[in-house]
Amino acid sequence: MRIDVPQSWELPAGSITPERAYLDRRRFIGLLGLAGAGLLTAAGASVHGALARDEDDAYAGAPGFDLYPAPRNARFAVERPLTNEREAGRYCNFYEFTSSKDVFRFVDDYRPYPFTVEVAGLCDHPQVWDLDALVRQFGVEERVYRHRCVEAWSMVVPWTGFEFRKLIAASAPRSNATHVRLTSLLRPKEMPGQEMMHWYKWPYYEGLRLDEAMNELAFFTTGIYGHPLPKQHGAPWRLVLPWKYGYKGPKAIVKIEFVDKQPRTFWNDLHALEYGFHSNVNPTRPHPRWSQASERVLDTGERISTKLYNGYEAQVAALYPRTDPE
Ligand SMILES: Nc1nc2c(c(=O)[nH]1)N[C@H]1C(S)=C(S)[C@@H](COP(=O)(O)O)O[C@H]1N2
Ligand SMILES: [Mo]
Repeated sequence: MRIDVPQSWELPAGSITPERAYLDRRRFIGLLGLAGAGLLTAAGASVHGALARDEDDAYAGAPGFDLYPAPRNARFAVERPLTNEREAGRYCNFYEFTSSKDVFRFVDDYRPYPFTVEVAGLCDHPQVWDLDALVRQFGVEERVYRHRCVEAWSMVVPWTGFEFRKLIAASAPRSNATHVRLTSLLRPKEMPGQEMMHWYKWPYYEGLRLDEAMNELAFFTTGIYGHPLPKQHGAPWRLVLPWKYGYKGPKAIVKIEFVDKQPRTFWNDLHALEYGFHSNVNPTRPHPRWSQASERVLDTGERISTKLYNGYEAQVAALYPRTDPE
């Protein structure tokens, strides 16, 4: 760990990136062992604004809290610039809270820590894990991934987490397990969207083939931009599958089951024609209501061409030897 940190957070804001400033501020607070971190928030607030003001308090108790920032794995670099953290944090999808993008305004009552996750179904080691213990067992790294929402917006963000396949190996699935089913948190008292939007089939549920879940890109994440996940990004953890549309990666997962057939999924049950099971990013397959040929980049507003498998063809094409069914 570097110890020349106090100087760098004192640099004029324009000379370093906001992410850098944020990490340095966190390291500095950590170094001093400050309980009253609020004394220092003025420095961060100028670059991060309202979202970050009470982050240090909000993240106390997050799984693997002291493991941040995690070392970045350079194998997953993306050629495009990182999306501005504040913009990414103000344009989210998390229907448990609201169907609008300003999820961050609806999360105050949500208490994501402590958190347990049940691994069950066709495996030799079913277990109820404390999420903090799980994260410590597998360790964390940082990866920069592209993210492409089915609504045709995209971003590039640094996630902190561990590979899905580590958890699969620890669970020892049986030979008849072909798929995994994932279930998100049901807590209507803390999640106003679940309370108000009764036409959805809560809790959110998703599924993958087991070989897709075993791919090295499939990443369970507990953090983003070098700190634990803010609530609107899916605290305390969520799945990230960068070659698929964003909705295939559920947030706030409470259950993972090994099953022997293709699981039903939340969006497919609502609109089967619009949201297929595989949902791989594919610029040549339009959504029934819009083209998927291009995407709007969050923050800059730029329009860029969408890539097959969101640019991850080299890693995942072998999973789909025939033309993708959806
Ligand atoms: N539980 C749950 N997970 C979810 C969603 C949701 O509404 N609920 N939205 C999905 C969609 S459509 C996308 S694009 C991503 C958005 O992640 P972000 O808001 O952190 O950018 O989360 C996905 N995971
Ligand atoms: Mo999405």
